[in-house]
Amino acid sequence: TLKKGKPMSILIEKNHRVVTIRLNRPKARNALNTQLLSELVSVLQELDQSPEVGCFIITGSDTVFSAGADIKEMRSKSYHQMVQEDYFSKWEQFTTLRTPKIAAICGPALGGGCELALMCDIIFAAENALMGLPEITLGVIPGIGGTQRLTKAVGKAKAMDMILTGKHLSAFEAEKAGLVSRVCPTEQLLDEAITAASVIAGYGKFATTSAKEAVDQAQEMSLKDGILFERRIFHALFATEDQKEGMSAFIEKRSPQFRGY
Ligand code: CO8
Repeated sequence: TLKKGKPMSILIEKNHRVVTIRLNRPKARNALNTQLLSELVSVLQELDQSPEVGCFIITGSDTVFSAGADIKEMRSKSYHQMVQEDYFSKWEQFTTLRTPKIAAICGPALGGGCELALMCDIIFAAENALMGLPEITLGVIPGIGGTQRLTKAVGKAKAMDMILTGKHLSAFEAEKAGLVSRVCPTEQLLDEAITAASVIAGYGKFATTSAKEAVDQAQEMSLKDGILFERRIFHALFATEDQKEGMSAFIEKRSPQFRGY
């Protein structure tokens, strides 16, 4: 169902229940323009619905994840145009996808590229990764959630430092700051991401999407409301066949066969 034969700024590969999306504008260092955004969102929204897809990986090339929003596309826009187009508001649709998403970063993930990673559920970084929000150097500020998501991810001290100075973090600094969960040798990064994505995709989709929803609520709710939300979802999972299967398989000492409902 994916549009074939059209030049795409993304490449899509399906590996059992894992879909890898590779940003593919090498000459522009995978800068995020309107076309890429719209292709990415429409492909992901379609696949998000599929019970056959259990996890997404968003990646770039071995040398660059993404140089951020397309500066050449933005340079001449007026304030009026930005507001009228509600420029880049479509990124909101990326955040409403329910299937878990892993960002696998080699090389720079800057500006909107870093913000794209921050909109994923898990971030793996190669040893050559660089993460930063250099928008201040262009006379603007992060505009796809960076001021909010980076602050929630690493705290005010590091976020202010990165956003006001435009300084990048290395992979190890990003791991230490809690921005990425794993750092791997560059040539192993994609395999590591595929292995983790396959593990996630092997569980029941109802359970993984519920777990993701509950963790996401930790950013939005008070502790008391979040814990009630979690408990109600936990209760609700007892309506699924996967709960019966998972618990029976444990007791019967066999591997579970999850169905996603
Ligand atoms: N946009 C457009 N073109 C780009 C971008 C970009 N972000 N980054 C690189 N390019 C282009 C270059 O202009 C160059 O084009 P050309 O061949 O025509 O001269 C080509 O890609 C190669 O670039 P480099 O020679 O610089 O490549 P290097 O491999 O030496 O360096 C870097 C790669 C480190 C990624 C470097 O290109 C770089 O620093 N890029 C800019 C990073 C940056 O400042 N990003 C922030 C962009 S602004 C942003 O993301 C705002 C998000 C919020 C918008 C929301 C609006 C509501």
